[in-house]
Amino acid sequence: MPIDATQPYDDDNIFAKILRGEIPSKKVYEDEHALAFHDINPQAPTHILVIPKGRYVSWDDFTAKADDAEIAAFIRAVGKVARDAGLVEPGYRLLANIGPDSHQEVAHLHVHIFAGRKLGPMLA
Ligand code: DGP
Repeated sequence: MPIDATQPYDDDNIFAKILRGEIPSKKVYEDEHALAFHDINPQAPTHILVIPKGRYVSWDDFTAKADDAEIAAFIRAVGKVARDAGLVEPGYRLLANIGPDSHQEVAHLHVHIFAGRKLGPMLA
């Protein structure tokens, strides 16, 4: 079910449980500010999720509350994950669903990395 991205952070969301190690994930990368792991329901041959470690529901929440160092570190982590996965050529797509109209289902900010096939003009 799509979530209300203006709701307070819920520590029971599935990515909070992954961050706490309460449920497993196929980890790709981790540093002080970010964790990356394979999506459980891949929509492309490569489908990785990158999440900040902080308690943020949405991009709005993140950019309003995180400090600049944390925001920069997260964006760098997304770039590093894509680079280390060898995706820079022939390319990849970043996507973040924010709020119910975008069909955000997990109430912890996440960036999707899609790659490994021609993706078409847009994901609807
Ligand atoms: P979104 O619609 O942007 O909120 O996408 C949520 C994504 O999270 C969706 O592609 C499936 C993925 N997902 C949901 N539950 C789990 C899980 O328990 N483990 C992993 N690895 N991915 C999950």
